[in-house]
Amino acid sequence: MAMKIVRAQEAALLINDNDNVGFSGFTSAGCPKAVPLALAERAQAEHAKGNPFRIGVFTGASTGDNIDGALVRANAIKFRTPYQTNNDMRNAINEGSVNYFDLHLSSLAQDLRYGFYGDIDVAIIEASDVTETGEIVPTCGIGIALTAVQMAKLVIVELNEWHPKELCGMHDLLELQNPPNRSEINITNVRSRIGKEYIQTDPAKIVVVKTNIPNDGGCFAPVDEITSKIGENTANFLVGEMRRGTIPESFLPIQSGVGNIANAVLSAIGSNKEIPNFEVYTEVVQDAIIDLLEQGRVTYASGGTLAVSNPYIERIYKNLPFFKDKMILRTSEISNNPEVIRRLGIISMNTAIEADIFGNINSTHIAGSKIMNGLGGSGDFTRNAYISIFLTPSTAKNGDISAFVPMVSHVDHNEHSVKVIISEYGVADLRGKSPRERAECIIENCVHPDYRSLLRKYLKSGAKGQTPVNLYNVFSFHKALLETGSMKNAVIE
Ligand code: 0RQ
Repeated sequence: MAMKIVRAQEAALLINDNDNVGFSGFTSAGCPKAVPLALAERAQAEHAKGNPFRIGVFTGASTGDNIDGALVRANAIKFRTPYQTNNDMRNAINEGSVNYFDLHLSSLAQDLRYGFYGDIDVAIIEASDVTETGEIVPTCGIGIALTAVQMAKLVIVELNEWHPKELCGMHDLLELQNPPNRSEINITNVRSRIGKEYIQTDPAKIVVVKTNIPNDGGCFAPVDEITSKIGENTANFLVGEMRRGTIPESFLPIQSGVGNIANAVLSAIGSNKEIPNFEVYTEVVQDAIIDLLEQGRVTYASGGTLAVSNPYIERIYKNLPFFKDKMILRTSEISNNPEVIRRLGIISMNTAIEADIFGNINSTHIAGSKIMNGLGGSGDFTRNAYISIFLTPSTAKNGDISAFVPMVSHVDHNEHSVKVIISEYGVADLRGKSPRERAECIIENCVHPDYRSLLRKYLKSGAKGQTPVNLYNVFSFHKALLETGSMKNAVIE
């Protein structure tokens, strides 16, 4: 190929201190692997010489350890958005050494184009193919790759031969116009295709690094008693909605969050005989969706990333024509787009860290101050879903933490957007209920028995008004946890 081919270390030398760098990928899927590692080494070498070297990191969502882990350990990150799940990154953010900005995933590409966060100097993109005319075929996760490539002065393509060139055709890539010139997004069903199969850019901007590196997709935990009960409760709730005609008999597309609970819930819905075959319009395509596609239970999946474990990605690549026929991968701007989510009538299912008895949800913070992962796509879907569902085990940490508290220590989704909450104990349907009714419903149906009387006492002690809050005791559960190690010792006065 006549295009400039360099080693990862040479590519890393093309990036400067203070640059803003946009990476492809969404979860570890689709993320470049060799250049970020070389960049971390470069940063360490610069620091050893006394030179500053820290970059701004923009991604679709979380990344592999080669980006968030290696770069943060090399003290090479000055700014990070929109989502992360890496232990070292989490610690750096919570210690204050990385400035992190938590953002709805659908917003980042447009916010970048609007110029809210400055320029993108370099885009680093994992590709399964690249042509002399500047056509880049991404791998199994896209995120902000399209916008990063368009904005960047330099595009480093990691051409990873571990991914088959035949992936071309699975992607649907369209960048939206900026207001006031934006038209409607012409997605009228899960299968709609509106864009190109590749990213087109000026080939003069591209340098190529050839690699052959496997994905680092880990496996999911086996379904346990609690996650399987949450799954069963969710499937039964959806069946009940179909029976009473609030969900059409043909069903509606499903979005499910990331992690073990989401994976277990999808399996439960898939194995419920009363739910017809269904489609998925989501951001993260996990292992369970692949099983359901193979079984014919999921008839089509639109996602932003194949965040599957390695045995699953190998299965997909072995049977690529089958999956290309049943799956589309989109940018995060489209997979999570509020306009599309509302039009298609998505049923959203995401996991909460804690909920309060009035229906506000904390998805991101432990004890109000320490970030866990981030908002991710949960807000994009929750605010615009046909029915927004939050799932959570009723307790954490051997029962010393109740997932249901008088007031959440951080608010990500508020009472106006959250329609249903489900724990292993049951379903709280919050639709059409006043705050007091919501509280009674959540305590009755979702709260662990150990915490029901405490929360009833709190509710009774609430001030007279639309929302019976007791301002003196709103954080009594959190205070008891901090002081005694268990929320069970909360004192309600
Ligand atoms: O800690 O691992 O030390 O045991 O939090 O909790 O129950 O294993 O659940 O892995 O699904 O994560 C909300 C973080 C849940 C995730 C969150 C502790 C608990 C455990 C993890 P341990 P679980 P999950 C699509 C949508 C936001 C983004 C989102 C998330 C650990 O789902 O990041 O929804 N969501 N995106 O013990 C203290 C509490 C706790 C608690 C749980 N109240 N206090 N610790 N834990 N509740 C995806 C994308 O956008 C890409």
